[in-house]
Amino acid sequence: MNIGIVCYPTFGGSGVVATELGIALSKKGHQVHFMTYKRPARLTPFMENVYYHEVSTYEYPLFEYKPYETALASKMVDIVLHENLDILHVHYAIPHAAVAYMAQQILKSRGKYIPIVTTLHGTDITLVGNDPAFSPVVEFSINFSNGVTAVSNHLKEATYESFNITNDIKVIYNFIDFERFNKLDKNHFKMAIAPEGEKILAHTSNFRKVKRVEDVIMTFAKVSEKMSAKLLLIGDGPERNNLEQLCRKLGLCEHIRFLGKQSAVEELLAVSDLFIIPSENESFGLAALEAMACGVPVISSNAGGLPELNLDGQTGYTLPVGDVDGMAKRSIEILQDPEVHSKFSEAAYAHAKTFDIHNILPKYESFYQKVIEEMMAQA
Ligand code: GMT
Repeated sequence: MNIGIVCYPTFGGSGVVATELGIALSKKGHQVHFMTYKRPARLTPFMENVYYHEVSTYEYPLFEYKPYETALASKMVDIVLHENLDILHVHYAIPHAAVAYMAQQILKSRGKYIPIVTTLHGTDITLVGNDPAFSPVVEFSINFSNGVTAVSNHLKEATYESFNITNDIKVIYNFIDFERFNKLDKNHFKMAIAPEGEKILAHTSNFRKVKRVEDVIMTFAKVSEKMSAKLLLIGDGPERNNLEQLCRKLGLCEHIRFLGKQSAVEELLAVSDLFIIPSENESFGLAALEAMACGVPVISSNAGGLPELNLDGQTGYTLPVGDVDGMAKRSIEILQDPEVHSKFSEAAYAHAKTFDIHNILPKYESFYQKVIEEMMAQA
């Protein structure tokens, strides 16, 4: 197939999923065309069957805001026609699904029928999507996509609750590439981070409020009262300053490392003993899946789709949002007994295996095929 992928090129989950999906499809022989404003973080300069089309916006004194949507729609039209694409897969409803609809209408007027698949990732529905500033457009573009997928059952249900949806939504979970994420032997690394054999707790996110990173720190503070431990905070974002202040206030700076954005996050996860993700809302939790693939048990909130990934009492524990005491108690339970830890670690790894990219990729391929056939039947 000739597949167009539109996504945000950032470190965020939706961009990562879109990029990894495109790369995996290209390895199976599909031609994949990425369209976005910057080369996606995980897309290396040359890959067979992968093409990158940068969307450039136009500087003009009249424009206070650059008309990215118009430039993206024009790019979609151009690439669909000249690369003879079979399908457009847009990740994140805002603005990609609406822009794709516009491109589809332009292409139709030129005699080219192209189906659109929209993947909902979470905040496009739960945080920003249902704001009145966007909701009519989000609802319309979900209903007029030829195929819609959501990354968890919870997100699917939340979409039906938040909008008047007349389209079917298929759940296709996030996936993981075990060639990259696995139990790497990084003992020398572990020695550098925790020279006294301290337990290593980790958290990865974009440090937005919704991630509740302060709960990670408070949980860590309580764990530290019972055992020697280190905390790795991977990523960066708007809450970073507040979090640094909190570490200072608690006198824990010596034990908490802010590592910033990391491209080889798998190497840090490989030496971690526990992953904490206490989000207020989380449609799936790709960061937790990455940890589980490295055999790291997870302490999470029970928000959103997290319980579909983190099986309570098996791969870790899920607790109510904000229940720092509970999170600390469960963390200590897992960390203090090597046998318990290894039971959770094995279960986390085994459950992560069900999200192996080799299991999930065919679901996207057959979904594309179905959507293409339906469109051909209508055209
Ligand atoms: O988690 C983020 O802040 C990034 C966000 C995004 O939209 O890029 O991630 C969302 O999509 C990921 C991939 O499908 C999911 O694994 C994350 O759970 C989801 N984030 C939220 O729902 C907060």
